[in-house]
Amino acid sequence: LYAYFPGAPTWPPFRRDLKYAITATSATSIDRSTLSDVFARAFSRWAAATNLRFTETASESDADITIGFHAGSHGDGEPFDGPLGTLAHAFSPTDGRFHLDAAEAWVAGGDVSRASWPGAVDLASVAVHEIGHLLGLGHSSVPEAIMYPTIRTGTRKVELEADDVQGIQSLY
Ligand code: TQI
Ligand code: CA
Ligand code: ZN
Ligand code: ZN
Repeated sequence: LYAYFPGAPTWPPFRRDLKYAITATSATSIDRSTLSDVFARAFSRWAAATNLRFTETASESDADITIGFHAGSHGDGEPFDGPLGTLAHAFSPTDGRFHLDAAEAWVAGGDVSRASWPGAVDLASVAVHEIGHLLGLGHSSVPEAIMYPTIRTGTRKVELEADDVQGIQSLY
């Protein structure tokens, strides 16, 4: 079953059109257009299940959600830990910060199961999971759910499960 954060915070009803900015990208070698594409597809999966809309903006000051790659300590008291361990984190509504560990061997756009490196992590799968957190979902006890707290490296999981859809539809 799906879960919420304590107090079940959500984006309020008058904020259904959320803007996101991909801001800190200097710490990753993934190109900008690939990042735009991966995050747009990840947001679209949640948009399809709700009345929420997501639009990329180039202006950080306009953005409700900011996405960036960071290495080690990066100013929020939750330092990243190098390859594997913590891959990414996102804060609950309406904080909007979504950080990815720049030290991961991210696979974007390719087939992670065929990556030549054992620590390969599928960016799209992590993005869909973290957006769930940004919108107010905690962890699910259903192993097939996007919001389940573990994923095997080298796998891809991007389709919302019935449990994820029920969770997000109970919030929005
Ligand atoms: N990052 C954890 C996560 O997003 C951070 C975290 C731990 C967390 N407990 C939390 C965030 C409670 C919100 C609420 O779950 S992670 C996966 C998964 C991580 C893990 O790097 O461990 C994914 C990030 F589910 F696959 F294991 C993305 Cl998809
Ligand atoms: Ca890490
Ligand atoms: Zn952070
Ligand atoms: Zn999580």
